[in-house]
Amino acid sequence: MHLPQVVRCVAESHGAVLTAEAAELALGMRPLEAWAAVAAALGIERSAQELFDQSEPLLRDRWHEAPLLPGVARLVAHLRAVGLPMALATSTSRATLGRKLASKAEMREAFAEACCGDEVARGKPAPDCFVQLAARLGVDPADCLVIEDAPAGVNAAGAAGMRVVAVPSMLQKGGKPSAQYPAPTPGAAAGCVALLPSLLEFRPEEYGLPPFQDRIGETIPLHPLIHLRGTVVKGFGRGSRELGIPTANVDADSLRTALAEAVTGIFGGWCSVGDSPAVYKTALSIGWNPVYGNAEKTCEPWILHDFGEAADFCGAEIRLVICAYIRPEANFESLQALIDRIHRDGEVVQEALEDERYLQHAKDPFLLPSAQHPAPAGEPVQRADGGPTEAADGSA
Ligand code: ADP
Ligand code: RBF
Ligand code: MG
Repeated sequence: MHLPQVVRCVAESHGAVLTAEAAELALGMRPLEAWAAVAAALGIERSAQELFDQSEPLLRDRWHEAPLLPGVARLVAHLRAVGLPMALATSTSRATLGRKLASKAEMREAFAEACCGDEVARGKPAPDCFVQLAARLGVDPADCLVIEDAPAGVNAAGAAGMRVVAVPSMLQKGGKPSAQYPAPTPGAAAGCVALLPSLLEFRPEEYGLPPFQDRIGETIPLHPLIHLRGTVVKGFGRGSRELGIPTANVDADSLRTALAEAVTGIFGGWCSVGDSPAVYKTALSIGWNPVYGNAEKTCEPWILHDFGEAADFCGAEIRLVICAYIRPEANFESLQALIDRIHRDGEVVQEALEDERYLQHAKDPFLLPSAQHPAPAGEPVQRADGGPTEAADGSA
């Protein structure tokens, strides 16, 4: 179980159902304040300490498995390479931060300073941690740029007089960021200057920093990769019918992995289906299909192969190794514009995946049918990217 699942389970054990709104209230806050907010929002009559004591043992030994959100490792490595001083402002305690970074040397080494939740008088949304870090680095808050995923953190950094790029890691029904995020004002001297759908959309050159140079064709390589395994389910019945583009929708439960839960966008990768180990290039969307305004998140792989009219994967196992980011989900004026863009995504994937850096992933053993997998059949495959996540990992 990763963090959102643990919070959901603890809430359920007290007869409450965790809502997206309540989950977001807790985002970026110190653990006790987070639990107090969740308990108040859901009417759970337990102390924050009691709830924390219930959740912590479920998480404690698993923090090191928390995957970095897409784009975090890339951005941190890039800014480090160009010599930009970086600091980490987190609501996590010093002890938990140590656990979270235990297997992430590249993150431990990248940050000159860290300020933890148990080292300040007031947690986010108070500005304390950001003010303290600017002082320790000897820089003017006005010269700092903060990347934050939580409303509490965006407000904290703004109150410290810093510019903030908000990258929500938790979205509300329909895939919208909640109203808790301040509206961005591009070019403002302090406060929220941008609200991005993913850190993969961050362009350093817009902030006077050297641009990324890691594109492969028209894609950005993902590190870590996203591994997804699930069952093909019936979708809305419109992929083939309305768009002429069939998508083998992945069941909703299988999307509840730490990474898949935090990710939206249009991607490319390798896919295999059913009992066959044959691997195909695939273009897929993960999100809410803004053109249709879906209430629930879907993952829709369009396998770039002609299986013929009669093909039906419904109920079959589907395995995805997602390695390339293409673009954010978008709304389009017309269905034809959506169709044209998806065909273009297909071409982008066809071309980019010929690169050796992507071709190697076609041999990922994850793509073997479960029955033939090196892991014992029937046992859930627990990978690094199926572990707990806390979005504070993405805040700097
Ligand atoms: P739904 O809305 O139920 O997902 P679609 O119209 O998107 O229906 O069609 C999806 C189905 O089409 C898949 O479940 C699969 O059985 C079949 N299919 C045939 N060819 C492909 C392909 N190249 N990629 C994905 N699915 C395909
Ligand atoms: N839906 C959107 O609303 N906006 C998009 O930008 C979008 N891009 C997609 C890209 C690819 C490669 C695929 C396979 C699907 C995309 N879709 C998008 C989802 C599409 O609307 C969906 O598959 C159909 O509505 C069938 O459910
Ligand atoms: Mg479909």
